[in-house]
Formats: sequence, C-alpha cells, structure tokens
Amino acid sequence: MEVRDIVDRLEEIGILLELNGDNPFKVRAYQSGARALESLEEDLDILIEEDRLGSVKGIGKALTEKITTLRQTGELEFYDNLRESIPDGLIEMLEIPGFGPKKIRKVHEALGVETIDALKEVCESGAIAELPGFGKKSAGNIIKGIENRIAYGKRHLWWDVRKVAMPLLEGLRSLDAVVRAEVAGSFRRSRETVGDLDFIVGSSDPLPIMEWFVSQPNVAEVTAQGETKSSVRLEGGLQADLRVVPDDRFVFALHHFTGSKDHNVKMRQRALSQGLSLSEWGLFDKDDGFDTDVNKPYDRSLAREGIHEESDLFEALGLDYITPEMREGLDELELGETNALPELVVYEDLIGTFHNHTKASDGYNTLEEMATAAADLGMEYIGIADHSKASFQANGLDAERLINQVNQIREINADRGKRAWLFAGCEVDILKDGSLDFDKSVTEKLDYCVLSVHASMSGMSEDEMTARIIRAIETDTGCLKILGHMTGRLLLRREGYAVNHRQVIEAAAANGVMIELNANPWRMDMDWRYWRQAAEAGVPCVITPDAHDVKHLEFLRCGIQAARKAGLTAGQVFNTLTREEVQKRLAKI
Ligand code: DGT
Ligand code: CA
Ligand code: CA
Ligand code: ZN
Repeated sequence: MEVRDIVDRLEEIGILLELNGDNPFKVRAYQSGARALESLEEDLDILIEEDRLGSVKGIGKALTEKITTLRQTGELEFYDNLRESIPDGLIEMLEIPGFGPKKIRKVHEALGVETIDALKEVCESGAIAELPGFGKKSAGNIIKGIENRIAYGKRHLWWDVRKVAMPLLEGLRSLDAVVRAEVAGSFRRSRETVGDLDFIVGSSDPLPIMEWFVSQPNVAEVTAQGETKSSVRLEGGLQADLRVVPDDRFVFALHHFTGSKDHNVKMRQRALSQGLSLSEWGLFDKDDGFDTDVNKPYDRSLAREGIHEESDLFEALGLDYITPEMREGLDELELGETNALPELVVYEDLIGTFHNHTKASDGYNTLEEMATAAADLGMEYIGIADHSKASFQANGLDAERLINQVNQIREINADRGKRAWLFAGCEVDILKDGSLDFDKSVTEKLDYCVLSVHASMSGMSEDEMTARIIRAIETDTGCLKILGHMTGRLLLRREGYAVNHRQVIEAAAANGVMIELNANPWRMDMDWRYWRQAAEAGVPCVITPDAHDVKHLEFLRCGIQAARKAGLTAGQVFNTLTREEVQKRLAKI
C-alpha cells in the first residue's frame, strides 16, 4: 500500500475509534501517527527494514506493527474488524457537514439512531433538541447538513469519469434507436472534477435505450427508470443520468444540460434581449407566448426552424460557436459576439513534454523506456526531471547522481534510433527559505529545471509561501526554469497551500520563468482559472504529465483539456514548439 493510502487508513481508524467511543488517547495515537507518517523524513521501507520505525516520534509499537502490515500486505485485520463492528449508517453520517464522530456517537447511544433517515426523524420530532449539547438550532443544522450531503455528494476526477463515460457513450451510439448521443454536464465542460454524468440522446424510440442503459454490467443500482429519463449509480459510486429527447430537440437539450448554469442564464438573457425565449426544448419567439414556464403547454410547432447543431443555436443568437470548455458564464458570450474567442490548443499540437521521473528517483521506468514511450505517442522530445536530494522520501538525486544522469542522457541522445530526444532536467526542491536544493554550479549543466515545493508547507501563510516561491523564481540557475505544480493540491484529497497567484505570475513574467500545467489528474495545477492572467503577462504554459511510469504519459490528454478550459492557444503552450525551436531557446540562456 502507498504511504499516502496508509496515512488515510490511519486517519480513518482514528475516526472509527472515536465513533466507537474508544479511549481518546488511542484515538489521538492514530491521528498523530498519521501526521508522523505523512511527514516522515526517511524512506518508510528502510525504516521498516532496519527496525527503526518505532523510534520515529509519534509512532509507537502498536502503530509500527500496523503500518508494517499495511505496507507489506495492503490489509489489516484490526481495521476490517473495527469497520465491521460499526453500523454502515453511522459511517454514512460522517458525510453530513458539521456532524462529527462525537455527535454521531451521542445520538446513537442516547436515541438508538442508526440510519440517516432515523436521524432526520429525531431532528424533526424534537427528540434530538432534548439531548445535552444539542438544541433546536443544531437539529435544524443537521437537517440542512443531510440535504447538503446529497447536494455535495462525493465528486470524481475527470480522468476517472472519462474511463467510465466513453464506453457507455460508444455503447449508446451503437444502438439502432439512437440518432445522436453525447455526454453533457461538467464532464463535457472538462471540469477537473465531476459530480454526475449527464447523457443526452436524440431518438424517437426511447424504450430500448432505457433498457440497455439500466442493464449495463457496471450499473450497481437503478435509482430511477422512466420513459425518457433514467438514473443509475455505477460501480465506484458515480451517478449517471440519461435523457432521451426527439432528435429535433437534441441540440437544445444538449446545450441546456451541458451548462454551466451561469452560461445558461446568460444565454437566456441574451435570447430575451432579442425577443426570443430559449429553453431545453427550443428557441421560440417570445411573442408566440411560449416561455420556459414548464406548466404551459409545449407546442413544438412554435420553435425556430433550422437549428440542427449547437453552432446553429449560437449563430441564431449572433454568436460564434462557444466550445463546451469555455461555457462557465465568464465572458465567453462577449468574446463570441466580437469574434474574439481563442483558437484553443489541441492534443495534436503537442510536440513534446517535460517533467517526467525515472527509476533514478521515484519513477518506475528507465530513461530509454521513457524516451521510447514518448516516441510511441508521437512525441519528438521528452524532458526528464527526477527529484533532487531534499526529496529523500522520493529517492531524490544528489549532485553526483544527477550529473551522471545528464551524461547518460547525452549518450542516449547521441545514439537515439527511434526514441524521442531527451532533455536533461531536474525537479529541484524549493527549500523552506526559498533557496534551491542545488546551486547554479549544478543546475547550469542541465537543459532545464522544474522548481517545486514539496515539504515544509504546513503553517506557512500565503505571504510567506508567495515570498518563498518568488525567491526561487528569481534565483539564477543557468538553465531554463519552469515553476512546478503551483499549489501542491491533490484534488478531492488535500487543498493546496495558499499562494498569491498574481504575484507569482508577475514574478515569473519578470524573470522569464514558465509555469507548469501539471496534468496528473489529481493535480491539474496551476488551476485553469489563472491561466488567462499568465497568458496576458506573457508567461508560457508547459503541459507536463509528471509521469512516474510510461503509462502516465497519457495524462497529457487530461492536461490539454485543462489548457483548453483555460482558454489557451497553441502559441501560449511551450511544448508545441519543435525540438529545434526548444533548443534555440535553451541556447539563449
Ligand atoms: P456536476 O454534475 O455537479 O459536476 O455539474 P453539472 O454542471 O454537470 O451539473 P448538473 O449535473 O447538476 O446539471 C447539468 C447541467 O444542467 C448544468 O450544468 C446546467 C443545467 N442545469 C441544471 N440545473 C439548472 C438550473 O437550475 N438552471 C439552469 N439554467 N441550468 C441548470
Ligand atoms: Ca453532471
Ligand atoms: Ca446531473
Ligand atoms: Zn513534484
């Protein structure tokens, strides 16, 4: 089991013990054990091997055993038994915002409540307000929390959703009854996380489509099945809605359910200002008396003719086609009105990439394997950037090993065959004070370096972190500089550290530093919302997979979606340059 997952497991055990009403010291032991493991300064496997894990502050004898078992087998009987002993309903209650393990236990003990439905009842009946530590107000908050839990239900990474959505879409498209099918919603808009899937199908024969959909092998539960709309929960918890509409309504339904809500609101307002009314059912003349009020009878004959594709719909409203990625209700309508929408970068524009790891640090493949895999994907070059020595938990390279690797790269390039060209780099740690893990005498031997924060980030204020990163940006390395994963976030897992994006972008612009769009699906960092600022400041984007395995090179597809969402053109993405062009840039530094 990965260290990160062991940390999560220990935290979970702490919560389960608390739910169980166990000794608070024991609860705290798991919490601090998780913290200690997370900030371990040595390699876990070495500590286990040398029998020194128990001497790490915060990790006692009992935890040493459990961590070792989890690391070696991925399983733990103690955890399984604990998890078994607690009713599922209590664990589900943990998802209610503001309702923690202590309160859950109290309600369980005092009122015998074991399910969320029962919890709602005791809130409504007033029984909960009688309990010490609870009141009328907390009963109301719990009810709100129960509702929010549904609204904020677990989200999913775009990349994971894609793997599920694409086969279903293909399947739908292959059905005889289906004229057209598309995935709408946040998935189509390439949001970094997706709440649920929204399939839209054009067909005059919905019945067999519904039947096919609800009987897919990865459907765990059918939550609704109607004549034209069904909802299912897929394995893994992702919810998917399917709507079938007559094909002449398809465009309107697709546009509506693609959203976003803010974009839809702007589109409707625009329609209204032109004497038209836009709904999921069509575009109507307002004077015909049809508006979006669902209670009024729907008369198809009133709808505008001649709208067969989404581009026709935009055109009818005097707009250029707005690609789904850009439909967030920002300024896309203004841009579409003035022919100012950017021509977005596409995957095929990428000629090469940077920031990839090998076996030398914490990757799984050799230099040759990485170069071959990149060539197989049609890449002309691939940049290596293994960790630097401060990242010892990732087996970071010291100066000697790094220089050896540089020499090895030069040799491999000299006898390259069909492999991609290797650029020699390093992911150099930005230390706590903003200095770099290697000084110029080392980094000037590289083609480029990725500057990244990996440690000492907790407790740092936004100002301190911003100053730390800017100091790194201003440091002369004698090679090309790319700022790595701006905030260090892991989507759905951990917030990034606070950093002032604007100031960092300005410093990058002033110092000729590029910024990475780390395309690891967990990261998507720097976030799409900041790239326009960077582009306006003239800071190029570098889309990198941060691959630790040849398989991870395909994350570039994810990165392209984020770059498109950010509104970037090929000219604003550095790795659309050819190898010769990149080398010319390097020669100037
Ligand atoms: P998600 O699923 O949370 O990741 O986000 P979306 O955007 O896929 O949202 P979802 O599935 O609730 O609804 C799909 C689209 O349907 C949404 O982007 C816009 C449209 N829509 C849903 N509810 C409303 C609404 O109340 N007003 C408007 N104008 N559009 C809505
Ligand atoms: Ca959705
Ligand atoms: Ca939905
Ligand atoms: Zn990194």
